[in-house]
Amino acid sequence: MKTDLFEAPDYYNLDDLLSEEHKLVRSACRDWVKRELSPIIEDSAQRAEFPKKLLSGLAEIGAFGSYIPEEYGGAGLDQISYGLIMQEIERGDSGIRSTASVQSSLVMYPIWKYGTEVQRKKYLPALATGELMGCFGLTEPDHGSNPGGMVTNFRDMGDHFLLNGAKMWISNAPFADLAIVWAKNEEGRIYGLIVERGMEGFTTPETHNKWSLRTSATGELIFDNVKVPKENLLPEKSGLGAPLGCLDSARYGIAWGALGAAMDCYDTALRYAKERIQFGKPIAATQLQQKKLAEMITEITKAQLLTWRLGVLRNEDRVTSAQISMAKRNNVDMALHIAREARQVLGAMGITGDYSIMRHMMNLESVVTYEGTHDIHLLITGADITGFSAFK
Ligand code: TGC
Ligand code: FAD
Repeated sequence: MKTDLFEAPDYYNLDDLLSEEHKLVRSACRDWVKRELSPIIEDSAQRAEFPKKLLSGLAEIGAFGSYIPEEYGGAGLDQISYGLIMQEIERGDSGIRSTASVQSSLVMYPIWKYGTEVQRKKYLPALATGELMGCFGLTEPDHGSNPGGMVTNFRDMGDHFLLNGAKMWISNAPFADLAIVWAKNEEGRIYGLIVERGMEGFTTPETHNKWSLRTSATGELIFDNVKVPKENLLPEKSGLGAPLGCLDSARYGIAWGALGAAMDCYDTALRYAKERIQFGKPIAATQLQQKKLAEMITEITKAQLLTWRLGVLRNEDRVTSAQISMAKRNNVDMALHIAREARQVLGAMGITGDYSIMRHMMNLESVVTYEGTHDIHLLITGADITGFSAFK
């Protein structure tokens, strides 16, 4: 079994900006990733299987609802702790971070923020322990970047709602116990509904043949005249802003997560370059490999500062959606670029599963697309600074 030798880069002593609690949370996650995730993840990725045995450990390190108040079973931690948890998990694998961020930001968050007290008490404690797992259905076959055009709909039938439509590319769908589904009512207003596995007419076929995010289970959500109890509507927020509010939280976590993947690629490439001898000297002693490594640590350091500042703003409830977009876009692009460069530093060894880099690279091809594509986040920044929306 391989030993995980990861050593986190901290070129600008950014640990000085973290509290003792932040460091403790991070250290617990890092230890867990080294001990439980790293030894099995390559095998799960090769077999394209979600490793369900990690669920209880993820719950123990606070990966499910770290910022949800303790009265609902969450860990009651701040946003920087949440970010550090996402960073450490994605340092291990983006697919596992996906499972955790969907559960926290896309399932627990909307129940906490838009649900009733009865819904909070019924679902949140079991979601925090992983006893219940959830998924988030926004994207449809014909509405990806433009979710406002969704056609999934529900009708008021008096004593229940009748839900029809389909969602696609849904993380956790094949095994989730419940789905937060975004659908339009008769007036075309978007609401979230809690749809539970077992409801008649609700199916979740798995999506196969992915070369990316192979440790994360992806599927469809199909609703064929599903009777949803009225008490399963999330009443406190409606309109496209409701799902987009959840995405703010998830995109924030992804900005941290991508940083973790980048740190792992850099650390692996640095270690390999120092050990690999060609032409009688370590390749780390050549200018070209130093250029790659120096540029990697520069970009990681810039992204660390950006992400930390974003966390402070989020803790103070001062962050804007556009600021989150900038960090998600920058950090995922940075991580993907570093993964490609790091892969080259390892030469042929870089394409094997003996190292994590190629897996990170393939995973990041999904991360750059989901939760708003690279292009969409650029257009969000463009609209924010100019005042003109270029989407439509
Ligand atoms: P637009 O007219 O701009 O806005 C409609 C309403 O929404 C409000 N709003 C937001 N509210 C909260 N947070 C945000 N980030 C918000 N952005 C916009 C806005 O104020 C407005 O409210 P109101 O009250 O005036 O109606 O909407 P638009 O139709 O022009 O679209 C804007 C756009 C393109 C930015 C948005 O549709 C978008 O972000 N598209 C990308 C779609 C996306 O990110 N999908 C992600 C699906 S989930 C996923 O990928 C999970 S992966 C999980 C994993 O495994 O980790
Ligand atoms: P499209 O919207 O068709 O975009 C195609 C291309 O056109 C992109 O390059 C895009 O940037 C570009 N484009 C689109 N509009 C414009 C424009 N106005 N101007 C310029 N360029 C534009 N969704 C969920 O709801 N829940 C999930 O759990 C979830 N998990 C996912 C897991 C994986 C592995 C993947 C790959 C996706 C997941 N998604 C999920 C879906 C994801 O959010 C969408 O794929 C994403 O929003 C993009 O939609 P699309 O694939 O339909 O691309």
